[in-house]
Amino acid sequence: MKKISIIGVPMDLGQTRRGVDMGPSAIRYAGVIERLERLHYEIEDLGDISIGRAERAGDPDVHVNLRNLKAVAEANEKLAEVVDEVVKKGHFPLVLGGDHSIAIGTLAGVAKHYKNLGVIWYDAHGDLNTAETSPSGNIHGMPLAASLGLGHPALTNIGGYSPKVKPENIVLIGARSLDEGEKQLIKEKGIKVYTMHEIDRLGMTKVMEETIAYLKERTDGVHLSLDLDGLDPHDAPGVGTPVIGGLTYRESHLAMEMLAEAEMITSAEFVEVNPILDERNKTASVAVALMGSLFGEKLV
Ligand code: 6HN
Ligand code: MN
Ligand code: MN
Ligand code: MN
Repeated sequence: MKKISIIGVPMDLGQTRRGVDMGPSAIRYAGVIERLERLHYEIEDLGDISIGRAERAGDPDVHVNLRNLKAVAEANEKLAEVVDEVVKKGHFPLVLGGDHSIAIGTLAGVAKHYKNLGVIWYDAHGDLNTAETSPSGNIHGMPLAASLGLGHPALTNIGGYSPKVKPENIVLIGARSLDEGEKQLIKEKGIKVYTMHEIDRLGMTKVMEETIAYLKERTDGVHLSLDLDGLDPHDAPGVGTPVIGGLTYRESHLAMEMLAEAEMITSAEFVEVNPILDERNKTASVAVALMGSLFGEKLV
């Protein structure tokens, strides 16, 4: 059985709400290590990546509509190196966020080890913006675009190469808040998307069957990038950009179980847990429960 290496990334500079930097500790507190050890995995906790500081007016390196670019890029370079080492030694990288900007570094560390890395983007959002299309300037809305090679070079060239992933190897699940530029990009690149509309119509079972079949035939590894705001705010209230009408805990739990059965996930990250906005660490606990299912927890 593969060993799991846990990497915390207390990043909150990819957006503007404080508190998401405490995500990794909330997830550890919710018992991630014990939960996975119960499944007989050997766990190595590598601790947290260090994060720089927010930019200030007058700093030399500020960029239009790319808040905290320098610190976000630096942390992602570090994360990419750590994840690369983890994959090299044959461990499963499990990254705990932190805001979603950290997916840039995770993917940079993982993608070079595969010819055709698949990515499941479980999220209310597309995270397909660039500085040109972003309504907010927040880099957590840009990591999937950056991994496709779109956006500022400081983000697209993390790890020294670009792109990390091909559009046809991506599946978005749970989308229900896409900006105009993101919608255009999805059409232009032919990215596969299961919005809430398709999930309502088909049901999660069918959505996951199709996703698994689609990625099985074209990829040699699959990264799961799970943004807790993919879930409905009722089940995951502790997130910075909640969107009503999301996936339930049960649907998400089923999705993780089906991925476990398919034995296809080779790396994962759970992001956007914000304990300050949470209710008694509920969102971190949901994250840990989903990790349990992803790693093969059974009811009987
Ligand atoms: N996330 N599309 C919005 C933006 O500002 O670009 C929201 C992004 C949310 C990002 O939840 O990881
Ligand atoms: Mn520049
Ligand atoms: Mn999101
Ligand atoms: Mn996201």
